[in-house]
Amino acid sequence: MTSPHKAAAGRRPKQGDGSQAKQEQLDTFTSDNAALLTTNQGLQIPDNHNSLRAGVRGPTLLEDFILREKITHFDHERIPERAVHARGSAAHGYFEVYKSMSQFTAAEFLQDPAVKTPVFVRFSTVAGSRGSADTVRDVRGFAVKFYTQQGNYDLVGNNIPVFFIQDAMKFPDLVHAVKPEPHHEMPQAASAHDTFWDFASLMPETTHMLMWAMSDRAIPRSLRMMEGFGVHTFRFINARGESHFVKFHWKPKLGIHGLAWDEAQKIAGKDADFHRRDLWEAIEAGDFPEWELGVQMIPQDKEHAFGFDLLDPTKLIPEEMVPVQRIGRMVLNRNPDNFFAETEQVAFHPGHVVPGIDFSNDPLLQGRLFSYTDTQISRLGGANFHELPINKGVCPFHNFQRDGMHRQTIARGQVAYEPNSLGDGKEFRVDGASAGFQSFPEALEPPKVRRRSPSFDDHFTQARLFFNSQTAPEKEHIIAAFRFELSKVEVPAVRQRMVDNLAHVDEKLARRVAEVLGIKPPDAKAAAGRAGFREHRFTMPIDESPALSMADTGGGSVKTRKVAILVADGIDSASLKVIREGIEQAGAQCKVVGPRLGTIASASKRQLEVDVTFVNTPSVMFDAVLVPAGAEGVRALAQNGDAVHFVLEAYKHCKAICTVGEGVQLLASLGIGEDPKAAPAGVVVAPTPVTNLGDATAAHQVAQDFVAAIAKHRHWDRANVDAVPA
Ligand code: HDE
Repeated sequence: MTSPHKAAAGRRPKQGDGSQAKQEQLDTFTSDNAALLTTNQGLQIPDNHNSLRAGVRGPTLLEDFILREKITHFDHERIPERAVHARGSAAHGYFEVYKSMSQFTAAEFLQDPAVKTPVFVRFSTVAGSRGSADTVRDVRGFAVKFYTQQGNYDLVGNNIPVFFIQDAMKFPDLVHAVKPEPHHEMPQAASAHDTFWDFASLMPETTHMLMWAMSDRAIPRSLRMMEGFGVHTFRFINARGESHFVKFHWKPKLGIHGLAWDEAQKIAGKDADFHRRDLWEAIEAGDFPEWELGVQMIPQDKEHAFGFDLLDPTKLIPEEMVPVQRIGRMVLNRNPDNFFAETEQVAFHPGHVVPGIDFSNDPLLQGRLFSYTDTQISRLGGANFHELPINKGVCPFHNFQRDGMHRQTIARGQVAYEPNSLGDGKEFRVDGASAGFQSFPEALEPPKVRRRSPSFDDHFTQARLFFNSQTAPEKEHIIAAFRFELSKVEVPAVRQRMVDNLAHVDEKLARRVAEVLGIKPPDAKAAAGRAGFREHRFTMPIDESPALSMADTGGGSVKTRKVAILVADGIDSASLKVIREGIEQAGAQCKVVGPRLGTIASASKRQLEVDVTFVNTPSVMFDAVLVPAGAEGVRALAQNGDAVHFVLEAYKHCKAICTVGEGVQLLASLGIGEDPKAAPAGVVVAPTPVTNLGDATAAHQVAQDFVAAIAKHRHWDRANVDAVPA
């Protein structure tokens, strides 16, 4: 039998450009299952089924050190899950810069396009536990560890460019509010409950982030189809010591796409590992996900040119004001060998930087610089977590930090201090002021205060900019999300306070949300009178930023999109062939979905292999549906409730649907008929009679139309969707 490790090794790309450095290092730690079982001391185990006992029917003996070792190890298999971002999925890959960034930063991994820097990337949800579902409404973590020759650089970001709060002092409160309520530990992985909205409504600085969290950004279609952001303003420092402020962006090659909310909730039950599986399978299939690294750079002397404060993490810089320059690309091309050793034990830290990258004074970032080492010490059991294989740098590291729990390095010699004259110590010198990491020598202003800058006071202008920048369907999704979440809030005063705040974003938005909540119409004045509310307004030079919308971001690609082909005995398999070939050539992946596993017999008595069933892989697992022709087959489908539900649900979730010939009958209950011109958005009705599809040109055209409909991702403006039962 092939060992899992050998299978993994078979998938490994071979490159001689540095991208292998981490993999080669990890390989020295990996182990394959061997034929003979031994104890941890290497003693061969005589019998792995029976404990040592006093007579075959007698009690187990304390002497059984083999049993005790096995059970003891098992008892200690778990480590504490991350306090936030507990649920995650990760992959290995590499990063390469397009051209030298030396004008702006001295960071070595951003200089030479020939260098591929190994990376390990972990995506996560924030609120849920390790075993929670992937498709919950939540922010997604997007943490990248670059194993550079100057040390590890961690860009520990999210898929939303702003944050809920402005100061690290509020982070434990925010997290306590969103986590399951402490008295009964409900609800799991959801913000739709009283404590979250109580906190949010009392903290108007959350408003901008709330708009993002209620948008489809918070229910991504795939981890491969979301943006990433460094969120805070950082600094690039070049070799001359000059500083530019910088915001980091990750732009996905496949565009930015979300699920329908009803779909996301159903997926949580049907396949809780939906995103994890999607990432794993894409990489196994060689469809390596890819992002471009983008930067917005602001010269040091333009710090105050924006009206809002660059240090305020609830603000973004619209791309229309400072364009995002794409400076490199990241490819994820290898799944981890072991979830615990890699995905679970990886330890990120925004303070892991390299020369040429520095921090700003963002008070949220400053707090994070403390938190991450601290949390690893309790999560990973001590101060030596940097020695774990996944966390080890690929460049040498030396210092006189010593000992502690689980220490692995065997430091030789007499000396563990600096300066010293007894050791050889050549590599242990600190080399003056010019080498190594240099902090930007920023001048600071007294006095020492525990207070926020008034430039942090505007909490609504960018929330409004975000809302104004959405397409009509995106706005509707935001309204629906607020309605859903607040309808779960049991205390009416919390609902009221929230919609009163929303009135400062957009009066109509607030009114539409309030309408279904059994409360009074929103009252902007009441919000303004409450503690924590700031009236200060800055003006943005733009009213809309199209870059904030997710619409039309796929570039027409259907790569890796999943298409269901519905079948039953008697369908016309010939009517499928050209269309299937067309969509597969364009990069989509088809699965034949039938009433049972095995084969079905087509109208012409050909046996067609069924991949999955209507029940085990329902429509929410697909991006599009193809219903073939064939009177008898379509009749069988129409009589199967699961098959009918499959198509109607796909329609409700605004997915591309293609029907051939009689296949259109599955949409009859929606009043959709055989006239292709009368078909709703994203529904391709192939002409009848079916024999038309014997005409290759007509069939190709159908395939092309279907591909175009799938490439649009979803047809959110489709009519009649609410009328379809969920
Ligand atoms: Fe984190 N965050 N965070 N965070 N964060 C953690 O570190 C924290 C914040 C982010 O895949 C923890 O190792 C504080 C912003 C990601 O392993 C912890 C504050 C952003 C991950 C922690 C923030 C993030 C974490 C929990 C406010 C986006 C997962 C386990 C001052 C820019 C990394 C751990 C992974 C994880 C603290 C705010 C991103 C407790 C105190 C803003 C992607 O240290």
